Amino acid sequence: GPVSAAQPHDSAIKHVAGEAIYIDDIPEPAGLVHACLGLSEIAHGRLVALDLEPVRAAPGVLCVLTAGDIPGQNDISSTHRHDEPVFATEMILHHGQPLFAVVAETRDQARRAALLAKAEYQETAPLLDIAAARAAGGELVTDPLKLERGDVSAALAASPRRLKGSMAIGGQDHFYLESQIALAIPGEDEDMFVASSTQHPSEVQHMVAQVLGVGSHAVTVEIRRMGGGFGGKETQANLFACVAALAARKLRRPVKLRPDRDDDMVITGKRHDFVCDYEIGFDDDGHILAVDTVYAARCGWNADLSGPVTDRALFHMDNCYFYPAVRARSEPLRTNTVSNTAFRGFGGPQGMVGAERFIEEVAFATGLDPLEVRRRNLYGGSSSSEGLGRNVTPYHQTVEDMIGGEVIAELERRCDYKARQEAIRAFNAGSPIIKRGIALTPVKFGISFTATWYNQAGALVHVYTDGTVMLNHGGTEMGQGLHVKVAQVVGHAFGIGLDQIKITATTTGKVPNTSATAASSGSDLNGMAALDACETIKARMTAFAARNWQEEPDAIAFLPGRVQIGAREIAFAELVQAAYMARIQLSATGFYATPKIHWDRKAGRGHPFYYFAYGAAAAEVAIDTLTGEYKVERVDILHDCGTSLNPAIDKGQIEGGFIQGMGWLTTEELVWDEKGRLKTHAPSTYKIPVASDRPRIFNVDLLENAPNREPTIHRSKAVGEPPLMLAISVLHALSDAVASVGGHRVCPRLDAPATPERVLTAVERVKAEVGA
Ligand code: LUZ
Ligand code: MOS
Repeated sequence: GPVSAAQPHDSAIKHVAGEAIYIDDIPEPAGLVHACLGLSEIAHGRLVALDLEPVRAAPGVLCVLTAGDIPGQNDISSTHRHDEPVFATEMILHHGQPLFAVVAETRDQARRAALLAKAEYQETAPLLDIAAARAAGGELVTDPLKLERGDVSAALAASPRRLKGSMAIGGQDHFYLESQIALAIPGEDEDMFVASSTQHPSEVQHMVAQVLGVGSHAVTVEIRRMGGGFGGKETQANLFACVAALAARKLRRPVKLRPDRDDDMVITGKRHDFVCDYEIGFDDDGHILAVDTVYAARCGWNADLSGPVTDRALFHMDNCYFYPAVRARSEPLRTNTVSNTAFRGFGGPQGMVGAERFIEEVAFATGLDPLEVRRRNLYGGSSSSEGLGRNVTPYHQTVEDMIGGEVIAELERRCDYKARQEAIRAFNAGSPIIKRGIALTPVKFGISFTATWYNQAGALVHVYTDGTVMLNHGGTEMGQGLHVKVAQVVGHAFGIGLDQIKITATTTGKVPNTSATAASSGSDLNGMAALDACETIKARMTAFAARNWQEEPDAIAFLPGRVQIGAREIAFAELVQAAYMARIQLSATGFYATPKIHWDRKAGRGHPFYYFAYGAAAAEVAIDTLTGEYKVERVDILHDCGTSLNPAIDKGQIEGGFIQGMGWLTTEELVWDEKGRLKTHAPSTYKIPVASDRPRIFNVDLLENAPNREPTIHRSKAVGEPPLMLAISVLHALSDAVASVGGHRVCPRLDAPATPERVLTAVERVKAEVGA
């Protein structure tokens, strides 16, 4: 059947032929005009005066909008903290903060006009990074989280060995190929239609309604597909949609707002950079006995998703490892920079990078191989008596599905890890300048939104009288293949081919009150909701068929290509036609809410994740110790998708996630100057991975015969985010190569991103420490 099979992405041919319709490709409605945002030129201070006359007088300009033109609220704070205005009024909190919008006949005219504003500021020193925010008292954007299990102070005191350290973990720009964009079309009365490149149409709907001062029922938000989201369109699309709608309402004309790449990068939030401070207690055999850690994050000028992002960092500070005593605290710091936001992994990757640093520290301190230290600290333990009780997380959820150890062992075998490690050590002994390194790291990622109520989804399925099917659900397509997976589920339910199913744009008018397509949950939630709708329709058709052909209901089955009714076989379309004539309803909504999960944030206890997704990667690199430059030579991956809904799509997610994670941990570096201006606001200065950065050898396998132990949709597992963290293997392979210059005696403490500059600095530091 079409489910659990390698089906191509429904839009694959359109993607490569340039025929897929993104928002900027929608035929422009008559009378369309263009908006552009006017941005603050300082990072922190008071807006004393804003002269917009030169903007108004510019050629083609139709109107200028400021906070005073907002009929509803000047507030798009998704946390309801009222800390995110559409337009700044008095206080300016980051460089590039929108002050106004200008609308003109052409996009070029709007962009030129936006630069003509004359703003007067009273500047205050900006707090730009974690160190500065801490030095100024450490104002937080949201409540911090504390996870605690056992008596950490006592466990540290009782540990034979202890060490302290600190790690910097960099941020990341989403660099979606399609930048933010919205097209707003006013309707009758107060109605507004907005095509928005968003992962969260329902939130855009609510924000547009709030800004326009109308009910949500007056606003329809639609998205057929995004050219990438990666978390950058979970909340950050709100601004662009609201400004386009505001202008459309004012002018009663369709308005498009598409910032250019530089403005997009200057305005929108990114992955949070963190500083992780840690103290670890351990023994000479590499067993971790206690971990006490603080994860501080640069959150930017408002809360946005920084609360749940920093929470998820703590939820992954264990990765696959059991800490007998543990305390972890988050420190979500306010800074005068862009408001950092969701990014694939949502804080989890930063938490996990910390966990792998703890392992590495213990390995170098004890002289054990890092992979051996990983193994010795895995959840579960190697024998049942050892395993007893060694499976409780810092948030008091018991890990019931731990397969990390098996995944590591299987990958180790497949990629010939041990022999290659020995060959690399031998190579390094005879190679004074080029040094090779290898590392194998596991991933365990918690699946579910930690905000429990987000774990719900709806769907709408229509069966037409010719037997073709319209499929709609609350999930959004950002290239990840969600729509084809849900279509496979529907095809399997009815026994029909994908060519009989029409995938339609996500719209708030068809399925209401949806959650963001995020947290890797798109297929888990929407696949189940769509199946629920199909089951409702099938139950009605089954009851009809049983009556009509005098059969027992359980003698009726929807099989691939036909419906079995007792001894009779008829085509799906034939049954549909007969049911229609008998006045059977052939349309249904579906709904799903994830079972089992609960979370008490105040107590730091619960069962926030329905299950875990696992994986492991082995990376081999070569560094040039004179320049710090490097190459990723080979990567082997074994990743757990449960029973994959679509192995071809999942493989693409694993490859893409790995490469995106590799970019984050190696070449992607965000730089702000002392005035708080982002210097890396274009691909000329911000280096994402390109085709030539792909590992020369790149073996990606899905774990076989590993159905999800929970009854998820066809026993599959979520795949969007977990593979990003497989790239931590590259950071540790680089570290291994660096460590070789010191005979593997000192921990390189290589921070992220491990740019060539950082690698070179680490090489020199390690050499100095061993006196080489
Ligand atoms: N978004 C969110 C997420 O709102 N809550 C989450 O827990 C989450 N996790 C991953 C990605 N996005
Ligand atoms: Mo996301 S980081 O799942 O939008």
